[in-house]
Amino acid sequence: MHALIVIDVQNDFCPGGALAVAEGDQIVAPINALMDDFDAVILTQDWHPAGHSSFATSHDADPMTLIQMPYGPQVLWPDHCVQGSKGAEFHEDLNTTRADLIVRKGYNPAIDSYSAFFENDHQTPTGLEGYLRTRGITDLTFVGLATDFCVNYSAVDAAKLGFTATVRMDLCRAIDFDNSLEAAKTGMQEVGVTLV
Ligand code: VGL
Ligand code: ZN
Repeated sequence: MHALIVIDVQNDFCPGGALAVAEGDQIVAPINALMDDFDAVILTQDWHPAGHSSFATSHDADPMTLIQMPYGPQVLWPDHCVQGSKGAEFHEDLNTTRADLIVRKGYNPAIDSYSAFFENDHQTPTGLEGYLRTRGITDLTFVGLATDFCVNYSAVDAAKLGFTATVRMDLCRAIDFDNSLEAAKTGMQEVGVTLV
């Protein structure tokens, strides 16, 4: 069983959004076209409470700076994907009808969650692993936003958990901040993620 995992194709990560990823909207139509090739389609949705600890505004700091959190270094982001906001909604053209499951993440006020599997403490599960295993899903293809953060963390965790993980790089777009894209590619390859 092979699932397509569509990471965070939300308004705030698309042009005009609060944490816009260049060309983030250009992957929507080809992702929709890919859905029929898979046994299951799963969407993730970044879903932060207002005042989330990953927001620069919560620390009186500048966006795109680093702080130390109890679980390690954390990039401070502009406020984005606030629960119930327009920015947190999926891009209006994304085919959400085909999704079997929508995984929300980042709802814990004290911990960010880039990965679809674990919060950034690398311990607190989202429940996705159990869902996949109980459905007999072994192979995962990742697409979406952003290549160097949520796609990267999700694919790395998938490979570490023993899933066969592939990232369609042509159907992802990156924030690419501070060499994060190159670091992500290396990190994914090191744990056995296939980049195509
Ligand atoms: C993401 C930064 C903060 C992502 C989410 O979806 O890659 N990046 N929250
Ligand atoms: Zn976020």
